[in-house]
Amino acid sequence: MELKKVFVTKPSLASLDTFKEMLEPAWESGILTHNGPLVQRFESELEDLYEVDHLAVVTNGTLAIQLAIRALNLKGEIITPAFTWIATASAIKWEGCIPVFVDVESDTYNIDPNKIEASIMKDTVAICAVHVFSNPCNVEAIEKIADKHNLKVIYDGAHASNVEYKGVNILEYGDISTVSFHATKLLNSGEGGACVSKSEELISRIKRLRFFGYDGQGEIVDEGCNGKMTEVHAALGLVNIPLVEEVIEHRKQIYSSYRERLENIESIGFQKINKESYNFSYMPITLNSEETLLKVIAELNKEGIYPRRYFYPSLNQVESLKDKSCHVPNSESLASRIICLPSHNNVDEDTIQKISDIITRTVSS
Ligand code: T4K
Repeated sequence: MELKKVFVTKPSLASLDTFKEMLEPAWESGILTHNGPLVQRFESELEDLYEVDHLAVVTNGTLAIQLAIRALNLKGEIITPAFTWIATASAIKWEGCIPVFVDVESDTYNIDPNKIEASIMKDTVAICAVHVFSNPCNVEAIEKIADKHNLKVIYDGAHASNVEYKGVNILEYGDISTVSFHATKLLNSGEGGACVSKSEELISRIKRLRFFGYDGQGEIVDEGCNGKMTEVHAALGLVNIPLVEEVIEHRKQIYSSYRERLENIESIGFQKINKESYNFSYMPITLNSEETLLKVIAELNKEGIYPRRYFYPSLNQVESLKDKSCHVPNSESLASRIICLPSHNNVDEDTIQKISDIITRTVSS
């Protein structure tokens, strides 16, 4: 009998009929892109969902970071964690800036505010921090440092859909926050992303930048690109919005089930989180060494189970980004020992039990 494959994630999707229904007006009008009615509706529903005032959707979460950098006119060094997805650093580089890696905290996995100031040089223009696996950064400490040194702050909130922190949506923090709606994210539009800001001016600029720099009156007023979301992607995002609360609830249960089964194993570690400010879209665990991690992955793979090494490697070790001067032991250690376990609609209690049994057996062998 063929093994049922279990991947790290699977998109949460509304019914195909609901999607078709949402697309009907686009089929009738023939409007498929260029800030069409579905994109405008997606933006407005996202503003309601996140309770934010100004938001612009774009083609993906990587471009959202690039547009944030461009909208803030940043040129120079940008401080960012070494423990993140490659997109955070590559977006910085694509905008002609230099990523300067700072270590993360070993428990929250987020950039360590205590280590930021030592990396601030005369060319430092911003901090681009990441809410890793949706866990809010220490935004107060980061803001204090940024104010003191006159730096801009971008939060890469690719994972951080629907996270409230001290009564405010986490995407409200910083000069600009970004989010991803990639197929693997809590709320997905297939591909997609957004920039959020308290500044109406910055979001208006991002809307111009995503549309070749046109101002809406036919004048080219900025150096833009094509970052427009299509009506098809917006329609998918729109039909998936109503699922979000249910998805979070389910993933929270999955999280608790894994923890119950694994937390008594001394060599397994968990991210330090506050359950009230977390969306449970990822299920990261750490092992005691890379050797054990590779064994665990091999044993799971034998059973058709595919966890993912988010994030590996530590970005200072990526050839194109190699930074020998930075000292990021926590990031390097985490990247070598962390895996995200399957967490999505098709993960039931039996699957969690099976995965936990394999891990328990392997780490104690
Ligand atoms: N900043 C951070 C901190 C990020 O984590 C990311 C993206 C970004 C910025 C940039 O946002 P985007 O530009 O991507 O919007 C995934 C995603 O591609 C990426 O979005 C995500 N972070 C990263 C953490 O993970 P992979 O290489 O693991 O994806 P993949 O294709 O192996 O998918 C994982 C599993 O999901 C598959 O085994 C099966 C399932 N899957 C995947 C896709 C694409 C599906 O069931 N359906 C699908 O369509 O990168």
